[in-house]
Amino acid sequence: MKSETKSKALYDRAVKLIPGGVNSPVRACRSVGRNPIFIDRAQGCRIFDADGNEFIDFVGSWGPMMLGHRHGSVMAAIEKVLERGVSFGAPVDLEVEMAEMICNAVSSVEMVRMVNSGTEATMSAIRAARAYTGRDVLVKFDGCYHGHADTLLVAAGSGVATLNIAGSPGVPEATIRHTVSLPYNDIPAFKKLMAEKGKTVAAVIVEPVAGNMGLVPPDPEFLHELRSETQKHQCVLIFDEVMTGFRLAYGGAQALYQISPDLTCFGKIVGGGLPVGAYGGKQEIMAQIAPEGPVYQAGTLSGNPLAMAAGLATLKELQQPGFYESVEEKSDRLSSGILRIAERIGIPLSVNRVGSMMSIFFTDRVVKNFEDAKTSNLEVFSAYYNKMLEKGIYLPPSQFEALFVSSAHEIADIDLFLAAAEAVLPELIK
Ligand code: HOZ
Repeated sequence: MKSETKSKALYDRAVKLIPGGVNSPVRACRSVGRNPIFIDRAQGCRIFDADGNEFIDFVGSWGPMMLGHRHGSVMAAIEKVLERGVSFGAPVDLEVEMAEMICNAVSSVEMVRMVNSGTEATMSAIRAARAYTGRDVLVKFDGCYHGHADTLLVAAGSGVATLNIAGSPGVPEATIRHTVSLPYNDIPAFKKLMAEKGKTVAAVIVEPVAGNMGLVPPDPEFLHELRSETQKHQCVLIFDEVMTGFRLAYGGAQALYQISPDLTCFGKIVGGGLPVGAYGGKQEIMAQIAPEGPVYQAGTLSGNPLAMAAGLATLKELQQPGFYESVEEKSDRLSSGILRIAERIGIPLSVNRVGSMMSIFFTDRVVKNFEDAKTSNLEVFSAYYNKMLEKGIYLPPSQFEALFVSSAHEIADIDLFLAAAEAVLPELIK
């Protein structure tokens, strides 16, 4: 057994002062029946806890660490900007460079506003869409998670799914009266809703590849229907690419599936591991944002030089020839390896992967939506999580999250994961 003395002592102190001992719920590890381990430091794809235990990290800070931890270029950019200051609450050159980089990378984005988290990005994009259309109704999909803004806490994934929270107390009924949640990948349900209510819909928001009910790929036809129906009814299509942006391709999921939304939300990778978010899209929608237009949205730390420098350095690395191909090769080795082992030992599981995002669901169903994901055996997942951790593999502690492969993972690290799985999976069917 790995020692957890120091993590335990930190948790005992934390739990007295921080709700659940954590600053974001999933990391509390409650759904896998244990206390969290506290992290001391990380390097590349390795993460080290307060007790000195070493793990191969497949969480990557829930997505931002596409280059692994403490990548040389990112560290150098942070060190360089520290000589100038960390926040001025005033415009800086680096945010112009960031806006240019995002708009050049993602062709649907003509104007962009930096914020400080994915939650801020989605709530601001929705406000812009409602103002632009003069309508209120918001359509989302079950199991998609778009942050913790009131309007979006309906049938949400991520921590809401992990903790099995039906709806959050504190969210007034009136706030979610205009939110409709439909099954993901269900074209008939979406077309029916649009036929009945399309003229009242301000926006349709979707994770183009869902990562918050575990990883669930879209039926490409589903995304095409979202685009054509929103065009037909003149509502705003918002892609939440907080996780997928710059990860599945340099141009995000929209480049991969060749669909152009009206607005896109970003986060995670664009901050290189520092707190960040961004939303952008069509000029005529974004031009409504204050001070160019009347739609109010603001932030003291928005576009701060520290986050911009880390993000810019990260995005520049992603442009290296062969970057995505190399991560794809390692991710494919991981998913096909797991499937091979599972087939050999006869354990029912389903593996979903798109690029460097992946989930293993302990169910015999093909997982196409939240209902399928919820058929997973959570006890088996919990045992799997804990046994893998004991073998030095650090995974998201929830069936309803995705794991992330970074460029810092070597083939040998992938093979260490597979060796651990080879030992752990048979124990799960005993
Ligand atoms: N909601 C994030 C994952 N999709 C973060 C989870 C956490 O840090 O607890």
